Amino acid sequence: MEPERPPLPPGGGGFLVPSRGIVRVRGWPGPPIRASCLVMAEQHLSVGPGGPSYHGTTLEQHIQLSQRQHPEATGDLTGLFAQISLAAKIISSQVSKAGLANVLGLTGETNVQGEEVKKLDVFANEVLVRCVQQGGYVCVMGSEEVADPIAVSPEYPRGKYVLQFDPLDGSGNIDINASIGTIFSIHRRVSTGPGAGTLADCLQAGSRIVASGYVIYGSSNMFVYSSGDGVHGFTFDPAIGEFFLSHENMKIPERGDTYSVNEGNYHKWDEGVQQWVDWVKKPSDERKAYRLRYIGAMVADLHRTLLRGGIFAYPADRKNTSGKLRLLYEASPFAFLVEQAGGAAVDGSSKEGGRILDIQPTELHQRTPLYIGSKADVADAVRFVAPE
Ligand code: FDP
Repeated sequence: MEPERPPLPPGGGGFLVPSRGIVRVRGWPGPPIRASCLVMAEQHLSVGPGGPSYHGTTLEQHIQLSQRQHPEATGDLTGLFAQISLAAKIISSQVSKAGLANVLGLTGETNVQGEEVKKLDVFANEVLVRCVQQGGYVCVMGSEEVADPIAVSPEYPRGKYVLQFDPLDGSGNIDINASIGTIFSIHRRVSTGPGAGTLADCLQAGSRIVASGYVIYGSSNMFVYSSGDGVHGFTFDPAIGEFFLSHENMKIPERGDTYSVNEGNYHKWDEGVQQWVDWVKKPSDERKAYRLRYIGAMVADLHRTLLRGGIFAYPADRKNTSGKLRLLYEASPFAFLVEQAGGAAVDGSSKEGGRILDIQPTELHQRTPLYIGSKADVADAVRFVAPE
């Protein structure tokens, strides 16, 4: 038989009184709570007479709050984020058990980029398309995995936003259990009429991005986004199934101490790029040698760069004459985030840098060279790599 619970004190009340590893909650009718549980819980959980209740800001609450600052906002962006975060949770659950769920390995097909398609790439793409189109907030989508714009199926309403994404970036890392991620950007529709969006909706410069973000599936999973009002990071609590604000207003240091580039391509680079890398890793009287960090998954390399500073680069080379990374699905979304965090992102095409967000795309799967990170580190790279 359940022991009889003590009556609640008048007016509720309930606060924590820790003693010898046990936390007694005044007014809490249940059994004592272990203090160790509370260390974690304190972040977003408090226990009151009515039982546990959650505090701390969730991703959706954060977006709602920022939308309230804009009286003209309709709530559609909040709705779209809810669909993206739902897709991220589904993808992350599959990624975390990938070795068990028979989703590792290749499908046997090649994608529009001529790369071998992984089963998880296909899964992640499907999940995003399905979750997002059901929400009714977009008129068209663009995916790194799909050759043409993805029209929203006629059975769903067409919204005013355009979503472009790389469903699973760094997929070379899937089978070895290293960090991977999802990258996305959101633009407003430019085409008119009630029908599905068009290619013109997708081919918009990064300077017109309304919001962008990424989800990193790593030792913990995080959702990082900006809607033009700083960059905010949310950590996933799997026990609750929510992303909670953990990194508010992320700022990239003015200068870092690491460079991140696939140096195996050295023999294919122009002299300027080679000279930059030679310089950056060589100590002198004025400066220390930079440390090399390269995971080979852009989301993971840029997550570290955002937090710690430094530079990530994927230059053009003799094989990839326009670089390897996709403007719409990788470079622009990250350029928006990094600029919002106080950093810089350029293609190195001129002494001014060649701002990524100013590039007007002409093709859906256009590639671009990329130098991105701390402002001072990007400026140093430009001195070497930009043509005379
Ligand atoms: P992946 O091909 O594994 O999906 O553009 C995709 C990307 O990874 C980036 O995430 C990563 O930064 C880069 O390519 C790695 O390319 P290299 O293997 O050529 O270094």
